[in-house]
Amino acid sequence: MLRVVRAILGALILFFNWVFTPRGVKRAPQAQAKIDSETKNLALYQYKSCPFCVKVRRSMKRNSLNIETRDAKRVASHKDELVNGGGALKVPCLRIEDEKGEVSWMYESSDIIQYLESRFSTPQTS
Ligand SMILES: N[C@@H](CCC(=O)N[C@@H](CS)C(=O)NCC(=O)O)C(=O)O
Repeated sequence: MLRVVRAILGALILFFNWVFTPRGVKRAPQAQAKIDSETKNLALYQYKSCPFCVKVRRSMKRNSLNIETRDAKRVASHKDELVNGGGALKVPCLRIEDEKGEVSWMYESSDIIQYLESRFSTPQTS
């Protein structure tokens, strides 16, 4: 029963997310290319219909951040990476690799959004 309720809620979350998809910020091609090269070192471990993950993905979309998403529910290797690397099976979790190749893991949707916005947000000009 709980599974059915969860499935319905998940479908509703995905539906409303699809209907109200935010518009991505438009950057000059060079500026976007620079951000794309920086976000190559990030990956978001997530579940498709988790509301906290949807919140982070919407922030990524709003800020036009092309960050790889890794499904930790359906893909066993991603689940293992998350548990072994981050220390807990909890999503969303952002894997951050710095320029020296050192990896850190950030849990909590609000912290992830704050991190992404402070690092990459571009003020809208129009
Ligand atoms: N406060 C956390 C809540 C995250 C959370 O509760 N995530 C759930 C999925 S919606 C989770 O990972 N549960 C553990 C599991 O499903 O194994 C946040 O804002 O990121």
